[in-house]
Amino acid sequence: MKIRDENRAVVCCIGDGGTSKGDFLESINLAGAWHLPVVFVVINNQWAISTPRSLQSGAETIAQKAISAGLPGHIVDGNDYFATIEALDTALDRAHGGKGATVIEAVISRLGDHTTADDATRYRTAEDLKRAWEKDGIKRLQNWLHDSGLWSPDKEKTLQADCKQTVEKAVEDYLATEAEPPMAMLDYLFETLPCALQTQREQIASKYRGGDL
Ligand SMILES: Cc1ncc(C[n+]2csc(CCOP(=O)(O)OP(=O)(O)O)c2C)c(N)n1
Ligand SMILES: [Mg+2]
Repeated sequence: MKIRDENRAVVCCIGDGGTSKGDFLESINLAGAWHLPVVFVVINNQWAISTPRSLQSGAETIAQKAISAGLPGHIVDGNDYFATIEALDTALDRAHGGKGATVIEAVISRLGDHTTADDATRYRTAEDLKRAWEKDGIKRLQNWLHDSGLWSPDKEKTLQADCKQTVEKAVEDYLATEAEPPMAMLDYLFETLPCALQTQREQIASKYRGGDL
């Protein structure tokens, strides 16, 4: 975008776990060196799967990693919608104004397991999870909207029903979609398949007799 002289910016979201990887440090370094229009939003939910924040890094904050790249780093309460939007707006203005990248560390507490393959009860106390839900930023915003008369439980109910219908329709459409043949896994990788993959594709095709995979 910068090379094309486009007035655009990139918002890149990453977990706290991801910031322990070299890719993150290399990316913020390059963004600093080249004054790239990027906003790195780190969702610090205190866990990288089962590794607690305290074991992930010796840095006191994740935001301070920005200093090493010559970037501003800000910590916000990620459960505070308005504080988060303000931090994001400021960083986007900076990016659009050609002043370069920003790292925002949005501090929250994870509300569930890492994935459906994870079972956080093995390493996290029920009390910790309960406290996280009490601070849930969506609930907090909802309470504020209700208190200020901008939203209501009835409107919420209608919205939830609409969303449910949209999701169910998408699932139905997905389930009604005919499965791709196994050769398709090689069909969208290259403009022209390399010989080795071409051979594999032929082998797969010769064994494939249609129907379910
Ligand atoms: C390049 C790479 N290295 C390691 C992994 C393994 N891995 C998957 S998720 C994860 C931790 C992610 O932490 P975070 O983003 O904080 O996720 P959360 O537990 O909050 O959902 C790791 C190390 C991976 N998927 N990719
Ligand atoms: Mg995390």
